[in-house]
Amino acid sequence: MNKSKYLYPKDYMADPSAHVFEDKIYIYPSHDRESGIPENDNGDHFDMQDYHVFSLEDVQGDVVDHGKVLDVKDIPWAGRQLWDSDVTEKNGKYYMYFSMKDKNDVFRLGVAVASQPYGPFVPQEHPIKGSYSIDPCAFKDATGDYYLYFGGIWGGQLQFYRNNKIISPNELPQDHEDALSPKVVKLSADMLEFSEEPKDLVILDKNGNPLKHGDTQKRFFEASWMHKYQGRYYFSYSTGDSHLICYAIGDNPYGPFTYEGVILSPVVGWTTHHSILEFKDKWYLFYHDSVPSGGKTWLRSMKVIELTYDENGHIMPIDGLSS
Ligand code: FUB
Repeated sequence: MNKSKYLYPKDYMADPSAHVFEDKIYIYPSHDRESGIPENDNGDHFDMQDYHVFSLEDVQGDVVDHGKVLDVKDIPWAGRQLWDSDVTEKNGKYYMYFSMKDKNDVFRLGVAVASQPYGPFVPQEHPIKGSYSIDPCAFKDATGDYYLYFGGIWGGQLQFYRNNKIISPNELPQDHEDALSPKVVKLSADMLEFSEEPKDLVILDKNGNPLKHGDTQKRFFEASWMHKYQGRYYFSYSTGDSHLICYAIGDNPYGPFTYEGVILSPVVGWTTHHSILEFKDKWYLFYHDSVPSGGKTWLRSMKVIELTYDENGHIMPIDGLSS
């Protein structure tokens, strides 16, 4: 499969988080819609209100829409904007972690629980204590520990925080200063809270120095994803305003990670967001672009393409426009 395939042409779905549960591929995307809200750097035009779940028996097979599994109206602490989510399984229960603004317009991370991978998901009364920003990625390590990776700049509000506290004035670093880091945190045994203070996931350059904020082709912006390949930890992410999906490799879930390269060059549309999955001995990149909506960046369509590695474990880059 060296050409990408649109997964669900009937509706706009973005930020696809893909996992294998019960021998099938399940996809947890954001559900884009036309809200009429003008585009701005705050991302107000991404005004999503619910989530659907999709499953596939095989990458080339039919995509089943399991319908609406969570609605903003059913979340007690809801303000607005259901952004990226992810799901993991523990002891037969499925935990959805999602980004949403609370009633004060502050992004927090929430949890909703289901007995089946296709939901419906029942939200907790409150957001996760101490959570902030967007784009949770849930990762189960071989040790049985579960981690959440999160964070996103500008509309995702990560620049408002340092050391997990709101700062004032809430400014971005200078170009020569260290880049803002995504966060990593171990989840509690019941999967509903953080078990510790979130830590910075530091991405280093080849000389062992943290990437700088001005290094826009490499530094983190949003869209965290973690996977393991041949025993090493691969952290991948979007560079936001330079529109790349990049990756960095580490030897434990907390890092540090060393920048390795680009996975996906810019696609049509401002945002780029992905997940990486192994299924039946092949690897796949799930992502989105705005080609079917004629370039409307808030109306994105989810896609999949095969991902390959070279003999040293480097990911072979994919062209976002021609693939
Ligand atoms: O879908 C809303 C936001 O756009 C996501 O949370 C970001 O990663 C970007 O894809």
